[in-house]
Amino acid sequence: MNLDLFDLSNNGESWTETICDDAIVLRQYLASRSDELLATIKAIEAKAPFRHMKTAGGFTMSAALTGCGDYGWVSDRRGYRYSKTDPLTEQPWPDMPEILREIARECALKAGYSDYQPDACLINRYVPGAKMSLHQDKDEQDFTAPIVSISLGVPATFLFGGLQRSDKTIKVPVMHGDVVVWGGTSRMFFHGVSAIKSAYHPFWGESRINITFRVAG
Ligand code: MD3
Ligand code: FE
Repeated sequence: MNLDLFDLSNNGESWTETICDDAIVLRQYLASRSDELLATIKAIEAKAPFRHMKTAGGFTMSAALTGCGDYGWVSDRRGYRYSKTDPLTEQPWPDMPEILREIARECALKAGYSDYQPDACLINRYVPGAKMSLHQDKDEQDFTAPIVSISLGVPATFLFGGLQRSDKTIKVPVMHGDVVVWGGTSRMFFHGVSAIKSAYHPFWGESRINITFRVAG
């Protein structure tokens, strides 16, 4: 691992860190691409607005969600599942833009997964105080495919555990432009996001955006 965490003279380059077996962070990989990513998210949001889903237990999730691709993740009193239709608009989810497909493919390849073709892209938006409780991503059809996760905007702390909810968790700080690829054994690990601290990012204001790619269908 290249420990230049505190070295700001890296000329805008990315470096790779290992979290555990089968999970890597591509640090700062997308740090300079806010313009195109913000425009991409705005275009998706115009067709499929961010909304706060209800959990099966009736709680409202603090992170707002939208998505694109063949499938979107849906949560309501009936439970959690992937759906080809956005329940808010009753339309198919917006197409997955080429720029997102390409980024997902490139990042998966860096982690050793060739020909990654996700069919679901979920976009979470957090404001200060919003969080995501410890959970597993298990509604997808293909667990052999990795999950690629892009962080934009204000920083966050990932909580990353093991296969049991009770397993010890480690904290992984993620900043604007970081990309994490979770595959193999780590694919089913419990994970979450600590409450976002108040901060300001010149491009994204007080919000944090997380984009995850999955093979869901
Ligand atoms: C570890 N999102 O949408 S991404 C989710 O930052 C979700 O919005 C969080 O968890 C967020 O389901 C965390 C990081 C992540 C995603 C998938 C994983 C970590 C993971 C799958 C297995 C292990
Ligand atoms: Fe998750």
